[in-house]
Amino acid sequence: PKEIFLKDYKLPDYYFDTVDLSFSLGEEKAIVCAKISVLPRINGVAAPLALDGIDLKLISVKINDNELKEGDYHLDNRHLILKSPPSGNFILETVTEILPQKNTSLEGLYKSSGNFCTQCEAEGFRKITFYQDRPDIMAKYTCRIEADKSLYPVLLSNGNLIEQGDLEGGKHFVLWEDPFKKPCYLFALVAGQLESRDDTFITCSGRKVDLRIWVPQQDLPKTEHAMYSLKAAMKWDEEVFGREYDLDLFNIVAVPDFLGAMENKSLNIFNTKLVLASPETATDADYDAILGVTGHEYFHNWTGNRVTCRDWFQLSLKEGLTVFRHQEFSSDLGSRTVKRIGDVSKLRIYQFPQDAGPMAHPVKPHSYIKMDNFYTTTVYEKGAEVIRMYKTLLGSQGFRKGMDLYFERHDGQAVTCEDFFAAMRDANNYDFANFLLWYSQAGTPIVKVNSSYNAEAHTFSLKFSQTVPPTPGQPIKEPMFIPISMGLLDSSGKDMPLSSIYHDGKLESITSGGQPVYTTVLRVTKGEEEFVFNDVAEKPIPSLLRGYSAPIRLHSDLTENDLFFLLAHDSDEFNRWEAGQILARKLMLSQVVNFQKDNKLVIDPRFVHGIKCILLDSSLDKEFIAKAITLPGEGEIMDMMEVADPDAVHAVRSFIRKQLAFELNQEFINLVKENRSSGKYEFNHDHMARRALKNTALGYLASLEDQEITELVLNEYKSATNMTDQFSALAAIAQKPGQPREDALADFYNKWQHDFLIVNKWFALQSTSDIPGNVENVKKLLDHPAFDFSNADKVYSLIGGFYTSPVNFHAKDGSGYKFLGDLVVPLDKLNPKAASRMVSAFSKWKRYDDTRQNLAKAQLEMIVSTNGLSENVYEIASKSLA
Ligand code: HT7
Ligand code: ZN
Repeated sequence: PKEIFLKDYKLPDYYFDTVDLSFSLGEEKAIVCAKISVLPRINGVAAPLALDGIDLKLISVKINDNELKEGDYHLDNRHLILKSPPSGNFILETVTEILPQKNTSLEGLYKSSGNFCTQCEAEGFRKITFYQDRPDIMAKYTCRIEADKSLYPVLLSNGNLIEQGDLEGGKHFVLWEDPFKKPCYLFALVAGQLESRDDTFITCSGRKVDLRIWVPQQDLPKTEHAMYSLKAAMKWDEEVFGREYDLDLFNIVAVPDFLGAMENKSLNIFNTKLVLASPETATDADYDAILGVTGHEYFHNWTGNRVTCRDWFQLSLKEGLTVFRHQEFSSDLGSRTVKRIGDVSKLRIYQFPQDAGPMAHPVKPHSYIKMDNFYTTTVYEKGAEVIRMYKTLLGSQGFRKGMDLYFERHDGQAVTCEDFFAAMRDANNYDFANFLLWYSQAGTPIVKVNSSYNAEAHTFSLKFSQTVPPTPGQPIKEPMFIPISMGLLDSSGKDMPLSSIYHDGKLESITSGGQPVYTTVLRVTKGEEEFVFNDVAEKPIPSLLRGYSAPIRLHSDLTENDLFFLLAHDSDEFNRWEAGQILARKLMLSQVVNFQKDNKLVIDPRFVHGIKCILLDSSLDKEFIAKAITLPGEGEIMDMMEVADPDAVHAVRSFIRKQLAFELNQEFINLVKENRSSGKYEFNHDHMARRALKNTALGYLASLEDQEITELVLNEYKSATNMTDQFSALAAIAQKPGQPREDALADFYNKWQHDFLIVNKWFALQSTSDIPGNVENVKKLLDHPAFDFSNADKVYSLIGGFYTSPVNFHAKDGSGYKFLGDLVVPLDKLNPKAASRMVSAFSKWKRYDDTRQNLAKAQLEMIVSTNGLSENVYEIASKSLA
């Protein structure tokens, strides 16, 4: 397979100005005609024109109405190369035959549950027609679709509907015109039997926009929340970024076989689970995901569509920025602290391990074999952290100025991450020093900080030192620009006023409008650096990295007492949570050592007390309490160990949970009773927070061996009036093997077997389970009548869920590895993207003991040596072995 490098980027020899597509959709095949007006980049230079094309049957190709003969072009299974096109502008016309019904790759044009749909990002358009399939080719499109009227009454594409009518033989046609230039990855087509929920949005300039959410008719009642989310997103983008929607129609279509969601211009396509919700069938997490993803795809209209990427190495230009925007949207609609805690946890659980493993790559990767493999948590979530740092450094107003300049300069263009950086810099005249390293250097910086107080001089010093670990292809790193947002707490727990810092041989005032500040942002840019605060009246306790102002691992010299103090007092709620997490990690790691030495496990009474204080603090937000009493995940602890030990970490986490449940039994019972749902389900922060706290408490209680508690949990399950409560109670019961578990799982399936989204939850609950020997249960579920190996969501729920359970996936006998390895190869034949995601589960194999290493490596070797492997799987498996 060929590796593609950023350094090899070249401007295209030809641009496309207009593209007129015409689809004739049949039951066996589809015919695609493409009429493209082509402009050479340099007039008079007639270089060969290479068009991408995969799985296409070429019927004819014409230039300026003249049919080309075989010798005029070269055709292979990836390209159509026109050997000597005219030297000026010309019209290229191709006719191609494709087989959407046979396409199982979920890219290009394919059928999903009887409907036609498309997915063109990143490089799927080349499965539709011959094209320069790269994002810097931006053209204006029209799209004519012709199909059987009774089978496909709804025919959609991008832009405005400008013509429609009936044809002979029960067929009909539509003609869509998109007035905005776009790269081909934003092209979309949908044809099928769908009905729409309709609404309107009046934009800030008073224009009326028609909003339509398309689903099968029976699902219409479940689209209310998606419509609410869309309207909220449209309003938010106007208010916060001054961005108005630019067409008179916005469509969203839900299809069951779809990877995630896609921001095609004015025709977003979503996986069904990201659209449909009702209190009885969807959990709070589902409601939240719908809000976030609907916002995300909508926000792409400006960050991605109006201003797009020059090449795929710049993916984070649109994805990092749009993730940041949707995170802010969700924060503004819910609780900012809780959202930040969730986002940072996600970064630590998924991105940190990627940055420390064989697939580590910069936010702007240097190379790829298969672009699909680079839709990663590094590009998305770390990329969003990079955007957040601009805002931390510039402040809200400065950041907005930078965004305005970015849109002003680049509307209608395909640009780079450096262009975004330049807009931020120029709009604010700000010295960003070596900030661009965040795009080019992989690896999570490790920052150490030592503090000291001088009681005589009333100064407080913070000495920082940073290193960035080596990553594949980048053995040596330079120091990064790390914004450290921080404050100092006095002995009563109050923020101290900060007025000046001595740094780099200079005294810097940090007042605002002449007044001292209580939080400041330190610009740490060197390998070693000291900041000395003046006029510090007493020995402070520093609250560092407030709001998690940079994606780093921070090692401070705070004592456990300091951390308990911060947990109780920090005005930065994020850092209160963080202090609790650091304490929990320390406790868990100390007990892992005990477990490995066969010593008795113990829990620090101060930790129990700290958790109890949080539980009983009625001034705190309930969702915050739920987060603050949740222990770090097993993966997070394993990442901190020299050699990861899944059995020890699992035993310790279970022990601490059980011990907390035992010692705080009454408090947890009270929380369950006080926070039961009463009345109608509402999707608002207050109601969700109550449910979150009640269900977290229930989860703790269910870890106890106690008949009364078992009954309490069963009752919660039976009396639940919404899916959030019902599913949480089921998950609580399912923690322990036994008859109650079997009965509850069977009961749940019987209730919900008609709803595939809920059945997928049921699969995932079982596959992610920690119960001993779960691999056998999951194997049995592969034969369950509701499971379907050819459906990506079912595969993600059952097989993808399995490897998130450390104890079972990493079972010492290798059964977990074998189970997954055996499935990867057949899955690759059907869906290479899904298969390559599964293979990533093996990528951390070097973190484990020798026995596990050998077993996992054997699976990777078996996969790599398989004939006919996709590029997707080959890239991940071979890089994991390197
Ligand atoms: N921009 C979209 C990316 C996407 C995608 C990429 C590869 C394979 C399948 C895909 N489905 C959607 C979604 C987004 O980030 O907004
Ligand atoms: Zn996106």
